Amino acid sequence: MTATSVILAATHAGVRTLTLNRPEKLNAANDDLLLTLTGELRKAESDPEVRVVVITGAGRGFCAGQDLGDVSGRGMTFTEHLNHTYNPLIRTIRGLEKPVISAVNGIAAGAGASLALSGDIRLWAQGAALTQVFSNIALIPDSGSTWFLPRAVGYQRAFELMAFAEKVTAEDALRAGLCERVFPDDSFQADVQAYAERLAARPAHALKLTKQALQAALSSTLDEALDQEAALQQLAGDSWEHAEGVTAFKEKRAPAFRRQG
Ligand code: T3D
Repeated sequence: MTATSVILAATHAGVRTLTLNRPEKLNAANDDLLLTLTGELRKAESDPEVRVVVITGAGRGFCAGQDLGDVSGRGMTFTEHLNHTYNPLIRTIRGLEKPVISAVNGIAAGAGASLALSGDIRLWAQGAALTQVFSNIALIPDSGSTWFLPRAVGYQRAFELMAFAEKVTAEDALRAGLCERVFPDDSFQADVQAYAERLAARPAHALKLTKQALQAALSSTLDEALDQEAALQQLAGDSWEHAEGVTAFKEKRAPAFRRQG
């Protein structure tokens, strides 16, 4: 395991786990944490050993959003700060050519809620919760929350959650489509690792193209999506992964998608 003071990083079985490590503040984000996390994601992108990235939190919190003790005297406007820290982080997660799992182990508040929502897959512990806490301090939701949340719950419910900073429990999050799986608190990290290893065994090149196609489709017409699928399917169809998948099907065995580079 490599460690900085704010992000712990470890790779096991193709899964790179990045752990936000300021547990005494529920992993509230200072600039060091945000810039280091973005740097670690970029390193994971270029590391051939890494097939899946997991972002999680140390201690009882996932991330309590901006460290409110770290705001005054930072010499940047809010706009400059978002463009310097949070926005590159969220763009890096969404643009990464590998799946990113948000493993939400505890409370996710403010920009921490945005981080929880930004993963390609969101796994929650039973005791986790999300709150759009921004309005408690008279700010607006940022770091992508205005984009992520209404796409899952609709405009009016998103507005209500944002206006009252209401806590969303794991059970409600699953029902609302804010997470894909909920695991017991006691076995959460082991369950996340097992899930991530299953994902790491899937065809990496095809998943990269799938992520690209899905994201393009979110802001395209059906015609544009059909054209995009046709173009990307050629890249998938020309790959060794596709050949291996078809061969494995004919030989009635499981495909070995991790055999070659
Ligand atoms: O560029 C920009 O700056 C704009 C970007 C803004 C993005 C944002 O994220 S704005 C929203 C910032 N976050 C918050 O306002 C959340 C504040 N925290 C809370 O509301 C609560 O702590 C929670 C609901 C997250 C959890 O409540 P609870 O009761 O489980 O824990 P707690 O006792 O409040 O917190 C535990 C400790 O963490 C406590 O420290 P202490 O008293 O034990 O020494 C608390 O002060 C600390 N902590 C929690 N959140 C933050 C924090 N310290 C600094 N900043 C925080 N955000």
